[in-house]
Amino acid sequence: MCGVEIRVRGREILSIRGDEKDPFSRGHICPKALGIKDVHEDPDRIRHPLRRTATGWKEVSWEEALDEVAHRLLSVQREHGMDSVASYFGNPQVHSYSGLLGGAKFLRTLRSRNRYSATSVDQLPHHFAAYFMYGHQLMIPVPDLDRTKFFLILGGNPVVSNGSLMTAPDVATRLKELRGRGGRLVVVDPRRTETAELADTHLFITPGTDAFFLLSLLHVLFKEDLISTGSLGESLDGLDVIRDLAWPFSPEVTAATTGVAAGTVIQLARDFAKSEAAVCYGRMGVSTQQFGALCQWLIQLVNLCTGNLDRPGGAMFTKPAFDVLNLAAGFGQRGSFDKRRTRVRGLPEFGSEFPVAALAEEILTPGEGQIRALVTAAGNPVISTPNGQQLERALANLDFMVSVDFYLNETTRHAHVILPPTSALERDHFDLIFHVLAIRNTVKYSKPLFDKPLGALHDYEIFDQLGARLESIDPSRRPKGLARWISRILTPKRSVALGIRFGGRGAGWNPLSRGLTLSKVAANPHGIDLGALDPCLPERLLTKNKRIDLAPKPLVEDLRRLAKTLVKDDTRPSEALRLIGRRDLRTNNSWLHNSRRFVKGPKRCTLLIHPDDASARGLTGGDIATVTSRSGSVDITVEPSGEMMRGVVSIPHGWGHHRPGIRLRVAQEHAGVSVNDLTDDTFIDELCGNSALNGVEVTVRRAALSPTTLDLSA
Ligand SMILES: Nc1nc2c(c(=O)[nH]1)N[C@H]1C(S)=C(S)[C@@H](COP(=O)(O)OP(=O)(O)OC[C@H]3O[C@@H](n4cnc5c(=O)[nH]c(N)nc54)[C@H](O)[C@@H]3O)O[C@H]1N2
Ligand SMILES: Nc1nc2c(c(=O)[nH]1)N[C@H]1C(S)=C(S)[C@@H](COP(=O)(O)OP(=O)(O)OC[C@H]3O[C@@H](n4cnc5c(=O)[nH]c(N)nc54)[C@H](O)[C@@H]3O)O[C@H]1N2
Ligand SMILES: [Mo]
Repeated sequence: MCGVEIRVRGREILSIRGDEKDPFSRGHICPKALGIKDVHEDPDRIRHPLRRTATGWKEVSWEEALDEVAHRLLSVQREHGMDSVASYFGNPQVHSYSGLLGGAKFLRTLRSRNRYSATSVDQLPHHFAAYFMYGHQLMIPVPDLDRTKFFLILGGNPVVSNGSLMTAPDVATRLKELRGRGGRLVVVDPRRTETAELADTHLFITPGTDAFFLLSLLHVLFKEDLISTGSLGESLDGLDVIRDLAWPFSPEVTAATTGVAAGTVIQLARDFAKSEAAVCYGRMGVSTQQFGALCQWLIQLVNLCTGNLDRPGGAMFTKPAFDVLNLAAGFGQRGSFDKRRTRVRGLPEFGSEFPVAALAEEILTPGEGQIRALVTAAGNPVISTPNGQQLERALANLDFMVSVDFYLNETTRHAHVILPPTSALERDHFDLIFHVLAIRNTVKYSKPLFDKPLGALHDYEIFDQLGARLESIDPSRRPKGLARWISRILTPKRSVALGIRFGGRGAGWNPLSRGLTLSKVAANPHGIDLGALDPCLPERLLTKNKRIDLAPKPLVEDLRRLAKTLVKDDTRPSEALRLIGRRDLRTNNSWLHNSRRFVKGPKRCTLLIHPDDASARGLTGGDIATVTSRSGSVDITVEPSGEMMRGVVSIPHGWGHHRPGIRLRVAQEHAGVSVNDLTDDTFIDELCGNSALNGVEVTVRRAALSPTTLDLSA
């Protein structure tokens, strides 16, 4: 979403800079912007379809590759049923509107209900809370960062991540501005992060215990009569229920569990409630943990109970030019929960997807309904999902696998066919999803910088061509009548044009209207600022009764599971450490490590550990430690740091490029280890099925010195 200014000569990229004229990003970019050039020019990037043969990968024509994929997928489905072909869609899919729309259409043609995505190793709990409280899985409130006076962040590190489910270019400056106008920043995190460094207050918290902390905040709000629901009060149901639920969880009761002193929680609740505009926000650290859905629900309650939902400076909703929510709701699509369950472990569906933590076992467990083939697109689940080694074993077991991706990486190396799409610079761009989650209403459309090379296909064209083949071999998959006509003429770009025209800010059919159209948006290549977020409730609610249920049943019931993990004062601290993740500025999940500028300098795939925990194990900086969990173990360089809470260790994700058979020459030299060889596919948020990537129990000891266990990468 940050504007970039790219200077070119012919097809050569001369420079990439922040676009000063972009009203939203104001010239800011992060290192990922330079990654665009590196990926585009990367000699390892796949540019032609690849087919795996007994003697290695062979380039084949698009015709041959697409024909083979369609036939193999269909024959598996004919023999074993529609659901025997599964799909996994990764994160970059959401960053390409045409890939997203094309992929969705392809999945309808594929007709398998075995759908998985990176959502369930990420933001699923946000969708869960939004669905049950506001009536749509995408109706996620965004912190009104530029106007708030009190920003309480749990488990997010926006200074590094740039803000997530809070699109906010140049977060660091915006946070400094917050403090400059007398506002307060409080960060709750088991690590003193880059964001915590900018805060007034940083509180360490024991991983996975944030729900207790949030309940205690609510307890204090009720106890001290600090509840004020503002004008929304009339639209809320269940406030009394929340009072009763929070009552047992006084700060004194939860302190031993969370590690946050009772007095601190009490003062925080008072300050938050008394601030003229405050917002509580939580991200990966409180989503990808055992109680992610509870956390996201309780965060909503803290904002609602202090009158901070839907008011300037609080948590607000966007009104994007392309209103994906209203459009989807118009078609009856609000989200869904537990319509069906996975075969092996009985994990619930959400939004027509199953939790990816179940993918490996669904492939490995024989019997009726077993997954036999897989389509991956823009994902690297071997590195990004829990218990990656088990998933690797599973992928090797498939009858057929196809990957839509331009790298031969840890996941795609298991495919039989790899279909490489164009690069980001060869396609146009419109942010379908991230405008919905931005701290201001903005809109921008970017034309492709380069024409795509002759014969190359965009993601959506690959999906279209595959879909067309499936339909022509099996005509029963063809949409009928009007639907067929619509699906033929509705290209991704036309969908955006229609979405903008009828999107609430659009011109509609009126040629004299001053409203938006795609051509007007495109005529402003730096983007258009549509203003700060406006209050919009209760009108914009997508619940059937236009009210907010503060106490949805599945969430209320899940408190029982939480209560069982309450620690009593006399419990001895366990020997085990709790593992959490981290991100840094020069990575983007698993896929920018093949660029020199992203891997040079001191090694970043290290084990951060509190100096006391290190010395208790006879470890000092630079030593190699063996970290072991239920799933596996890795050997990794030790980096003692006072940034860490005692009892907690941190390993970043996205590394582990030592696997054989990948074609990422630079990344291989800087392999690191994959933290997801330690995370556990059975350690999940049992309510919504999201993976608990944070809070995993591990032991750490000095590595037995053998050359094979040494991580020699730079
Ligand atoms: N440079 C860079 N930017 C990125 C990405 C990247 O890989 N690199 N990835 C992008 C993606 S896909 C996403 S989803 C976003 C994520 O954006 P963020 O969520 O802002 O980023 P994280 O660094 O994952 O922050 C999670 C924080 O939670 C803390 N934490 C861990 N466990 C707990 C816990 O139990 N409780 C609490 N309170 N905190 C905990 C961690 O210490 C960490 O600081 O970033 C995006 N931006
Ligand atoms: N332990 C731990 N695990 C995590 C996280 C964590 O914090 N800790 N973070 C989680 C989060 S937030 C996320 S979002 C996931 C990400 O999980 P994934 O999406 O599975 O993994 P990525 O590393 O983002 O891989 C993206 C893939 O898409 C390809 N790609 C890039 N651009 C395009 C494109 O335009 N088209 C196509 N077809 N392919 C493209 C890349 O080559 C790469 O193979 O990881 C999750 N895993
Ligand atoms: Mo993510």
